[in-house]
Amino acid sequence: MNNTLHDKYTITSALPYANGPIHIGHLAGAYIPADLFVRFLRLNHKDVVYVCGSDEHGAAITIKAKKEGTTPEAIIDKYHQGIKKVFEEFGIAFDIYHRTSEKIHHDLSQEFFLSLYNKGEFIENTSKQYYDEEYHQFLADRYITGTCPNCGAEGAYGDQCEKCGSSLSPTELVNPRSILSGKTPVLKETTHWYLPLDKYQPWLEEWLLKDKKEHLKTNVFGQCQSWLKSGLQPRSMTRDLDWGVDVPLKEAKGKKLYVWLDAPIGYISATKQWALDTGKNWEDYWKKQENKEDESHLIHFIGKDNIVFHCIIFPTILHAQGEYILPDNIPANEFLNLEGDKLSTSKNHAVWLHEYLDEFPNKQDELRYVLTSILPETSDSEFTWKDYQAKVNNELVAILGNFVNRVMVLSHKYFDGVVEKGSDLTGEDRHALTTATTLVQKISQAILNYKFREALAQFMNLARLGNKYLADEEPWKKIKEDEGRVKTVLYVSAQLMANLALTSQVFLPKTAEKMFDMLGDIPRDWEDAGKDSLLPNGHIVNNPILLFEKVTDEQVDRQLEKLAKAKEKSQESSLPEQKPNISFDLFQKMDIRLGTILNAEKIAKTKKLIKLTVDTGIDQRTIVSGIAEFFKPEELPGKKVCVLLNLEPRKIRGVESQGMILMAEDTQGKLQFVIPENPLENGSVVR
Ligand code: B3M
Ligand code: ZN
Repeated sequence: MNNTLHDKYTITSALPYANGPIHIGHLAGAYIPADLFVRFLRLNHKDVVYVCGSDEHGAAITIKAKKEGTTPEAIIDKYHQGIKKVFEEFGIAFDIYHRTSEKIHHDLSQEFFLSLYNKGEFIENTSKQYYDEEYHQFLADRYITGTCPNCGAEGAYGDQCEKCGSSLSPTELVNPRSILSGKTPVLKETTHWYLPLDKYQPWLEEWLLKDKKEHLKTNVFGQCQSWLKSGLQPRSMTRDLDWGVDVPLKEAKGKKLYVWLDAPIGYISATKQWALDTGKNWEDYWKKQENKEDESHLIHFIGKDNIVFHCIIFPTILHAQGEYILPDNIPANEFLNLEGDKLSTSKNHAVWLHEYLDEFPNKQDELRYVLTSILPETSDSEFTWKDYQAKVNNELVAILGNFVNRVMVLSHKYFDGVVEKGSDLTGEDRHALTTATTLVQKISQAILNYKFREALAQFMNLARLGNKYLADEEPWKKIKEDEGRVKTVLYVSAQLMANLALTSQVFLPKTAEKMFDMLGDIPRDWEDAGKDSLLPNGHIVNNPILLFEKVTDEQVDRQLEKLAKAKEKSQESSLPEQKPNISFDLFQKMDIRLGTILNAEKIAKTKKLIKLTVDTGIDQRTIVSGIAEFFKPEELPGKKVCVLLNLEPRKIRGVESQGMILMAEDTQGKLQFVIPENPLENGSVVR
């Protein structure tokens, strides 16, 4: 990858669902990288619009509303403002933070749908879909749960099993249930409008796998390749839902646009609103231009779970529509983990940004710094509080803060803040200044190639350079005998600090302002970065301001305790509630016996399933069990087990299972056999 600067940019960050607050994983995925990139472009005086907003449609919102016993409107209003505020606090430099519930967005989405419809781009298709008869509604994929056909896990959704990660369609689920009524849904006919992604497959292969090959990050390219390899299917662009953008067709009354059609159009409607507010022309940022050079460069910053939508589906929509530019790049990040575990909203295993702001007031840049240093750019990465503490204390305080402080304090102590050359520059001085120029070039290159971790490391090297220069020159030792030399050393140091101030505008906006406050009125444009005379000879600097404070062990412990408490709580609360009573009669109908596993083999192409042969005392039979994650087949023969004999036989992956092995399961899904302490002979009754 070797990118160069263009004149015009349209930058987007994924629209977060307005169904909850946001955490460090969000920042590290789609917002910090985009923000750094945008700040860099603006410092280079590029014509850039950076848009984002809340995604207020789709099942994410309606399910949350149901959970909280309120309306979708109440949910989006509750979270939109909070999310917007947190982004502001962290300095994420959107030109507009919009929302998809606005009329301008509904109008544009409908217009977009109609323009595709009128071009004959959709296939109208009637099919049978699950319907909840009690709630009188069709069920979106996320509204149906059941047993995963691949791994046997309970609680798989209509679109995905979160246990084994396989993507599903609702009719594949075993024992499907509606999450609304808890009842088994029925299949009912419904009509929808499909985008024929298969028709665009050859075009996508050309565009993504050939034209874009050199530019996409490898993690992004890999995902695109595997989606295309498995072959694209037509995808429905409408849904039977009561929340979202109305499908603008008479025959589609009560139907809504698919949230993944309207959400990316949210980027465009946000731009449109911004253009209205500022007297710009939104089409300049989204539409093809007569002159290719005049076109904007569209860049989507997202997390890896959004790759298919931004690399395949939305580009196809834009291409089919015809008037729009296509994304220039989609620099998706992988995931950020926290203290050894996946970030999880439901388990409250997260660092929530609004809580961070309460507990670490005015420490936004510290978190920006640490997150930038661990961005999951090429693979998943991890945030720990110990690492946060180490990076703040050993890097921000001990390197950057220390250098700046020494320059400012010494300049005031010795020369009342006057920065001037007291003698000719030595080889060492010139070397320090040219090294700074090289480092600035490295920062630019890294940013242009979406290597923000690298850019930050080079920025910190600039501070290291300053520290080393001061340590080598030892002005505090020379002040007695050679004041002129000390003047020059502090002059050179102040030039290095000015370069730090200028470049820190990309990474640490609040810190940059503090440095400019200390240095006074000096150049801030990127074209000046790396210069050796940002401060004129004789310039007077202001008083020192403290940049960073150490993070204490107590602060770290408090955060770790908080996470531990959340974990405890989530384990308690994830113990299932007691089920409704059953009759003794019903209980007596169960025939549970002791048995011995004779043979065990893994079922091919499944993650969890093992085919067991069990001696039940009365026969030998086949039982399929979802235990492969916890037991190897070779350790099973000879094991005593409790078996439910008279469970209705059922076919799992083509194998008839005649009964069920009883297992105990903890809140983490870990399994253990249930067997008596001193097993009796096979066939003994358990009751
Ligand atoms: N709201 C999904 C997500 O948060 C979604 C992104 C939309 S971007 C157009 O993962
Ligand atoms: Zn599964």
